[in-house]
Amino acid sequence: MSVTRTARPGPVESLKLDPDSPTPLYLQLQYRLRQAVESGALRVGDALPGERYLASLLGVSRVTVRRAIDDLVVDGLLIQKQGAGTFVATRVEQPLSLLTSFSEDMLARGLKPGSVWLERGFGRATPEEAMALDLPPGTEVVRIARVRTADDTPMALERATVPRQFLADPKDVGPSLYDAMAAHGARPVRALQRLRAELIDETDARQLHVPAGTAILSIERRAFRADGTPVEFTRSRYRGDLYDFVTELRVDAGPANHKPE
Ligand code: 16G
Repeated sequence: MSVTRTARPGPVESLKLDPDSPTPLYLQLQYRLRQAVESGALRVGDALPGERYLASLLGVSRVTVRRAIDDLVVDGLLIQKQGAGTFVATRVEQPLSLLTSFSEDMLARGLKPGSVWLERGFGRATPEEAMALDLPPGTEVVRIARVRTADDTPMALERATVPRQFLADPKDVGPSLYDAMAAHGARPVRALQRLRAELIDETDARQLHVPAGTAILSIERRAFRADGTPVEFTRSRYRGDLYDFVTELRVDAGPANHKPE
């Protein structure tokens, strides 16, 4: 793609979109901007170039740029300030509120993500999977199970179920499930998570290299596409001794907190 550069090369200038990919350009741009923020290439408070510049830089329409940015503003990753432009929002300091993949989380910490495959195949949705994914019971689904590693240390066990329409072949999944789903235009943009403490059983303990009965953090994620369709149901078991989930809490700045005494 030939572009005229009007500013010094930076993280935005190195964004690359693939016009031949089945993933719509605005979703690709969202994904690339997210990656730039999560990897630290774009930092909290950084200003994004204007819509016109981005559009000509990437060879896409301004509508595409606007759509990508608007969604990221809604997600809280970017913030728009009247008359000043678009900036990376401080929300990136809340990892639990960002929908990221394991690979992205580890890379952001400077660790090498990896997987040990336990299962990769097709199955028929169980009643629980069918409920979580809003499918008729028995629908064909893709199931993958992996031990997730960081710098070769087991961190978590993940068992994911994805409706087959969003991931035709489990063999399409390489190092990252979300990258494979993105290639099918089905990377989730919103998720609901349920977290609880559990004591790990013997089989899972062996996979995670911890004694049976160790306390772990069990997380269920139901993830959705922008149109609200559920695309992923994943059960993860994270080693409590190695993994911290951090949330930032703020006081509600609404009127209820400013009532005169
Ligand atoms: C995270 C998600 C998991 C998702 C995976 C994709 C949690 C609790 N779970 O581990 O639902 O399937 O990322 O990661 O955060 P990948 O793209 O690296 O395979």
